[in-house]
Amino acid sequence: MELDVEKIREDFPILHTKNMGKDLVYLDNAATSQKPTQVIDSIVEYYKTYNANIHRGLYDISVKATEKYTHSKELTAKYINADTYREIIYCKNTTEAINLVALTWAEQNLNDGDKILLTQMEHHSNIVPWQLLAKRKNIDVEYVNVENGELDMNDYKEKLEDEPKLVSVTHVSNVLGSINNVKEITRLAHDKGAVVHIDGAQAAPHMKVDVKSIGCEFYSFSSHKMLGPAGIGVLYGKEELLESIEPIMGGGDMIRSVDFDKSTWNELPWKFEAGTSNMEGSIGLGRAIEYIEKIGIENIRKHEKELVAYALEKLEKIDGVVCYGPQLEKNKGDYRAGVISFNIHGAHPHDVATIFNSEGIAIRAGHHCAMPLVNKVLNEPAVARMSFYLYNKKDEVDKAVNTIEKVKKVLRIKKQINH
Ligand code: 7TS
Repeated sequence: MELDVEKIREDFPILHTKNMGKDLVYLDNAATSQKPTQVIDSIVEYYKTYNANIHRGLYDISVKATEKYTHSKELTAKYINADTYREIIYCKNTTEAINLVALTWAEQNLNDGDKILLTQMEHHSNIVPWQLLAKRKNIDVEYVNVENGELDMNDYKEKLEDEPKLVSVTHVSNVLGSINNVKEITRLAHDKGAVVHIDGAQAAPHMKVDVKSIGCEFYSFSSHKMLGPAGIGVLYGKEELLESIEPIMGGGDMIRSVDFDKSTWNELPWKFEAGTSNMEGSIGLGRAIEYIEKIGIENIRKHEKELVAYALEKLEKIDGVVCYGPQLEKNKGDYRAGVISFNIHGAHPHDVATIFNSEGIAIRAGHHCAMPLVNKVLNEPAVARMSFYLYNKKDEVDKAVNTIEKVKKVLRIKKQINH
């Protein structure tokens, strides 16, 4: 179904504000998404009418807050087709979710000399926790090569021959937009006995995620990139694995009993959620999922696919513009999400982003927390990036494309002045 983008935009107050005196064109959705009124109101309603701590109260508003928290987990479980909300752990964000896997399952199951396999297209949050673990445990971290904006699956198969204990791969690259075949990646890893974690930060907001069909043991993502509030993220873990792991953080809520010399743990998922939870975050995330499901994640994906094909077609025709990631002809398939990193020959991406800002357009420039990919694989100090979501429209792409001409003009003028 075609999205009614104008109607959707009515739900997002920020899209009706100005940036530098011009209509805001928000093309930095890979960094964080905007929030619809429905999500904002759900949080305000919580604070105004049933603010209370969860799992504690015998009074109505605490019972209601607890029910809403649990309902949010049920919605999240259903959203990614997990078996039960017992498999859904709420944490701060994707970063914390990945660190939680490193500090619990990996810490308790990996030993000196073991290997972890990552890829060259990972965000820092799927590199650094493993490097920290590698320091503590003398573990080798290897990286699958990236070729022409995609994972080199032959290299992956070769590196699997070293029998890593863990494979941790991004579902969608936040720089290249490449969509990895995580089902095949997981199948191949399992054939070699590895446990699989998928970083879904850039996938869960934009496409159907089915953790059962993928088959991975762990999957992580952030609420703030999928119309929900910041400060809440999700770690999905297979129930039997989560049951087998000791918690890393102790405190209230995660215990069944505490005595002076020992304690026992609460059932899943509470065992991993010590202390007072992010109640308003969970309510906002639950509302965001309902919002996405009403529109239909497949419809959102189709809309973004059209936008990215439209943008790439225009960008690739502009002299001096290079776009990174899977090639345009491949975009007809399911290879690329709504992310386009690009550079304009002779222009620093920070200058590009500044000139875009002067036109009201928000894009990101830099290493995008993927320094190894940007610096070593793309061989660039930085790249500019536009990234789309359900509320973006073709005339915003046109504005961005036209601004590239302005960048070229402004920088040429600058050069003339300098000489
Ligand atoms: N993994 C991927 C693939 C990401 O793109 C990001 C954030 C993260 C993990 C971390 O998410 P967080 O919610 O824990 O911060 N990516 C970006 C980005 O591309 N621009 O800003 C944040």
